[in-house]
Amino acid sequence: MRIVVLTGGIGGARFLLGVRAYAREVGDVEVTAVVNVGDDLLLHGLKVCPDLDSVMYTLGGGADPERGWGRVGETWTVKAELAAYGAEPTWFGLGDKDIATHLVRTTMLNAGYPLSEVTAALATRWQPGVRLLPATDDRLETHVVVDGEQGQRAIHFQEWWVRHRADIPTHRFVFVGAESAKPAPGVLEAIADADVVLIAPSNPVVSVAPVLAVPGLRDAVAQGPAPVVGVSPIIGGAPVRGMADRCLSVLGVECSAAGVGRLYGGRSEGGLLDAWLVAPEDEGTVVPGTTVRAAPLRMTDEAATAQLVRAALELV
Ligand code: GDP
Ligand code: FO1
Ligand code: CA
Repeated sequence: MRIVVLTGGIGGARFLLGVRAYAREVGDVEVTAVVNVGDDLLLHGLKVCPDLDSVMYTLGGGADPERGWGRVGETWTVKAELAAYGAEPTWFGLGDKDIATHLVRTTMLNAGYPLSEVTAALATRWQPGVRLLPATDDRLETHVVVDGEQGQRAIHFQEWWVRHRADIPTHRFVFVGAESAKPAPGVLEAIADADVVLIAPSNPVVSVAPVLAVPGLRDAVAQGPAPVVGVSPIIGGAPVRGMADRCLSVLGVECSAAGVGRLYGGRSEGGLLDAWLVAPEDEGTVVPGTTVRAAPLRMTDEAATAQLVRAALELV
């Protein structure tokens, strides 16, 4: 069996722990994660890929479980030294261990390797047990159009998310470079060969949407042979963590399992979903053209998450 998961960082990474546990339990299951790169940034000359790293560290057992991003047992000497120089930005910090990842990645990228190959090389250390593919090897960066002193201006997603905590007047999201981006090698093939495509309970606006914005990728899912099951990141009208509510409000979409389900849309109505898994609190959710089921959606541990994955797969 072949499973493809469209994913962002922390929520997607936790979900993938459950997918991997399910795969190990039943055996002969290949899992491919197609990961958002819209959060990526160049910082102090280093290429940082937060969602790819969250997934790689989490599946590799090296993630910080409290923060969700970066390395467990991290130290911050470089960050403090940069601050002593007054180096900007001061609102975004790289940990010492994490920096090693960015150094290897940046060196390989500068040597001409595409991000997909660099990711595979980094994964040989972490052995995530899942094939990790960036949605694209091309530059695709999420920018956010906000109110500036002289009218509107666009800032990088990280400045909006980390510096402003998504809490400034916001007009829209722009996926810079999306028009000319190509799916990374293996992405379209994985979707075409999949037995099921799962949309992780990731942020629909700034994690899953930039994946789907890669030309050809959304159509490959919507028109591909594999059934598509989404898992709601919203439980009882609120994100489990993070600021998806603020992202959804920019789009004028209600922060609810129904709002996100309708944003993806039923496949028979021109959307993506054959089925939509919601939490028991959201039983009764209706998404036109989609089978909606309720199951416990809190990814408290790997066993609970594997059970959630089973519930998702039972829908198709
Ligand atoms: P990010 O890229 O690091 O922001 O992570 P993702 O986009 O992959 O996931 C963020 C989303 O995960 C948030 O909107 C959360 O609501 C959702 N999430 C986190 N934990 C859980 C959980 O236990 N259950 C569900 N259903 N969603 C969760
Ligand atoms: N999030 C923060 O809130 N503050 C940080 O200083 C920060 C640094 C950071 C470094 C590397 C990395 O991979 C992620 C980092 N994050 C940080 C998390 C990240 O900005 C966001 O949570 C995600 O991009 C949203 O998915
Ligand atoms: Ca993200």
